[in-house]
Amino acid sequence: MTAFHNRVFSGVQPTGNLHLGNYLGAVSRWVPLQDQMETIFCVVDLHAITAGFPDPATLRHATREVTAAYLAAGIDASKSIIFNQSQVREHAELAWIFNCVARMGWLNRMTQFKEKAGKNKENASVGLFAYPNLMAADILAYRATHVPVGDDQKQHLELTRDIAAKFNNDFAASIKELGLGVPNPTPSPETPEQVYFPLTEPMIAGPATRIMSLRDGTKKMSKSDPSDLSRINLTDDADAISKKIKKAKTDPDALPSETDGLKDRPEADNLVGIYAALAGMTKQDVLGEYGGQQFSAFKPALSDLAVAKLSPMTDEMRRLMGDQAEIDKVLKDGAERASAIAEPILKDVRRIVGFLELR
Ligand code: AQP
Repeated sequence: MTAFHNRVFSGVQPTGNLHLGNYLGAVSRWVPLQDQMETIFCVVDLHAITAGFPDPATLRHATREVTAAYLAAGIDASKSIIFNQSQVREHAELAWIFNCVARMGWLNRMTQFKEKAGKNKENASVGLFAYPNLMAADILAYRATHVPVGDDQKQHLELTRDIAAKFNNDFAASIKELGLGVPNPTPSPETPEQVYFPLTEPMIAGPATRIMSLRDGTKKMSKSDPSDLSRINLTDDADAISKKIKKAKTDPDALPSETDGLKDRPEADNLVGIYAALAGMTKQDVLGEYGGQQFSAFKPALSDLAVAKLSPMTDEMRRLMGDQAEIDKVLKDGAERASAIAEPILKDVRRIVGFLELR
């Protein structure tokens, strides 16, 4: 190999219904990438057990539902690899090696762990703490070069780069001796000439990198928020979508005509961002149309747009969920194709680290 092969990896946890944030921040942005690079999309079920084991039947259902959402959103199983993480053993194996590469201090800085563990840190699972190492393994088991995600994953992607860089440095001699490296695309006096893992590029862009809760514009829209009114689920029907947008928290002022006027107005900023992302416009374009209008006029327009965009997807998800065999076939085929990439990479990694292989 003379250079890293451009390859996209991303995933969503099957921890509940997918919401508008997952769709706009991640899945919808994956669709055009399918025609630009090799794409791998994973349903990350090993991550779904880090905050407590869900009921097994619920986990199986959610795994199929996330797969149905991928397909309904336009991920094409003939172009992309779609699979569930637990079926490719290399993720867990590489995560263990990365547990020994990453430093406690690095993980102690992860804000998502602090938020999810809350005050009861001592009672959080070790898996929740080591979650970012598994995420690094998910990406690097494919030597993926690009990862499209929402803004909340930025810190985890920086950690992935740190892990890749430390592995490349620590094992520079072994990588060179075995002839398994790629010329370092960003050479410097401190880094080796040959590296094994790429420093993955985060792809975080557009008007919807962080969709906020409909009830509180300072909190991220999230599957685990106890209030269902805080999010639009991809399984919501038109009535539910309209009701949630109608009840969405706002301030009493009219919409501004310039994006500067959205500063310090988190709820207004969020609704304008959602409109922009759904319509494929910029926030400034949306304000060009709605600036000066009250939320009583803007909310019905947003509601109509959301229903028009999401309903066909919801219908397709429902159809797919009625055909479990079709979903399982996609996942099985995807797992085989994913394994075919990850197995030789882990074989290399075992050799680089020095594990004695006798078969
Ligand atoms: N609110 C959001 N706005 C934009 N993007 C978002 N993502 C999540 N929430 C938003 C992006 O969706 C992808 C999958 O996320 P995940 O399911 O793996 O985990 P998460 O980020 O922890 O999502 P949730 O909804 O908050 O789940 P819970 O409540 O289970 O923790 C990622 O690309 C993420 O950036």
